[in-house]
Amino acid sequence: MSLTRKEAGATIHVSPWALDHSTLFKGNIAQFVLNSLANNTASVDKPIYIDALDSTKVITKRNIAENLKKIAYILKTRYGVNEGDAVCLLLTNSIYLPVLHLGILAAGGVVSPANIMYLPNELHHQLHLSGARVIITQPEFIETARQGAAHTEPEAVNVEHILTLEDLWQQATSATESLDPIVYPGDTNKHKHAYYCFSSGTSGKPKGVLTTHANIISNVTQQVISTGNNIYKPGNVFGAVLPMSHIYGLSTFIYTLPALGNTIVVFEKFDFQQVLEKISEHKISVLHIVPPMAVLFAKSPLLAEYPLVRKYIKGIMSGAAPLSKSLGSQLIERLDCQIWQAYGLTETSPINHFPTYDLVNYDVESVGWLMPGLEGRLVDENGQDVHGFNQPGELWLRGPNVMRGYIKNAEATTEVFSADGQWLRTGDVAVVNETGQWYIVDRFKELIKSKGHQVAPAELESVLLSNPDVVDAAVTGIHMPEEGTELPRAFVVLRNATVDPLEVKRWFDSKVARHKKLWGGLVVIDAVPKSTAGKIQRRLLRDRKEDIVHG
Ligand code: 4UW
Repeated sequence: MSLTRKEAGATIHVSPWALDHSTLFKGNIAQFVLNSLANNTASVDKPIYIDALDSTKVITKRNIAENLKKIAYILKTRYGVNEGDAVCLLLTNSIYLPVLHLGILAAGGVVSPANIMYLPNELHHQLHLSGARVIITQPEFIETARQGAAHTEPEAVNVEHILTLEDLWQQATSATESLDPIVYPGDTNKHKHAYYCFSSGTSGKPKGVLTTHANIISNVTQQVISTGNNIYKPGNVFGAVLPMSHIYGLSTFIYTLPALGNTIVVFEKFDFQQVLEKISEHKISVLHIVPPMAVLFAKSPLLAEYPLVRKYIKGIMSGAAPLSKSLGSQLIERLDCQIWQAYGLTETSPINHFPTYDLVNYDVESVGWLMPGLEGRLVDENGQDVHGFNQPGELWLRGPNVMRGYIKNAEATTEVFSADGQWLRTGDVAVVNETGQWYIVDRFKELIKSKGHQVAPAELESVLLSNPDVVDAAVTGIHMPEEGTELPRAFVVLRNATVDPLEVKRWFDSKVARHKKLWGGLVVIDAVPKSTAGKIQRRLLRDRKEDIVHG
């Protein structure tokens, strides 16, 4: 089967799987999940979510169906959540979170998940863009929520309710009334937003991604087709150690796995030893991870104390950043299980490549094959199409899971699409070989992936430049192969030689969320290298070897 065709002089790569667009569910994703749950053969009392630390706490198929409708009712009638209204979630993982998420969608609301590490000003940025009037959180983050809502830069926001999930859950479970998911007739779900996750795209500060119900229904369907009976089969037990506030955990644990009737053991956070302990208790067979977690599984001596882990774990899916061949091979050897990689972007709701097309010939360094209905194109730095196999180029994508654009940011939206508006420019450099397997080999865009989290250099630079002792600044990601991640490093020009670089670093680290701190250190330079157009030449910074690194 040929996986390429020509179109107006370009080589277009296609998926080996077919997608019949006419079969895509039209309507609300909450209804889609409900239908899928009802249609699979498992009993209504099958636990879909189990609390990893207390297995008496479960959410069954029936609980999801009943409670999401009650939550929708309470949100609409008591908190005024109507069609198109954003609701901000500042929450750690729990078995209740997915039901809440689906309840918001059933009411017609749009979910705006926030990173729990955010400081108030970072939360404010998200509240400002999403326009959320309701924040649902938990006791330890109430103060962050209050302060974020009270911020006035760049503008005041209009948050009317801050409540805890516990409070809402109590209200919902004691309610006698409920609300069926709002119906989006015809093709209208192509214009109705489901959630706003945040991404810096190819440059600049984090932007709200406009993901529609049609986008996410397409991507879940693409996953259902491509996983077939391979990985996501109900006999497996999945461990949710990734945060459901990031697109990877969100889409996997709130939509795809429950829609397929799978059981998910939910961890509030990733604690390696706790995960090792709980794998045998719950007989967890598949884990979704990011590469820094892979390093622990591959190298930590702790694993030897939990021999049952090797018995129960059958497969590990890695994504959100590159997993090297050597790390993948060490994992296979140490755990005696299958290791897969997939590739996704917040802008593509999120998965584009999946490894299940040919697991026998799948190469662990590859991200697999294009998802059903997706088309890819490779374009070089001069804007010329790349032809032939194993030739690098920026990956452009076209398909039903590609977002509509960024909230209130027409300029960034225009920039991230090709001039004809048809293709999303991923900012990633990829190659594809004769078998149709893809490899992500580099990144054109500015983004840093620090332990799986997005970090936007432009955002960190603007914080650095707000310090009067910093004359100029540039931030880039430094590869740390031993840790399986990149870490943000700042290059700064200081006002004069009396300024203490460590003091600047300490000051900076107090201004940003944990994952944005300068874990890669701070380097003092004479001038930030810039192109004639004034663009920071981050690659030159990344490749510097002889620097004195502070911190
Ligand atoms: N190899 C190399 C990879 C890879 C990668 C991502 O934060 P975002 O916007 O989105 C994500 C989503 C990841 C994801 C979602 C669902 C899923 O099942 C899955 O597979 C396991 C992964 O990370 O960051 C997007 C950027 O992250 C990099 C790449 O630069 C991309 O543009 N990235 N996956 N396997 N790089």
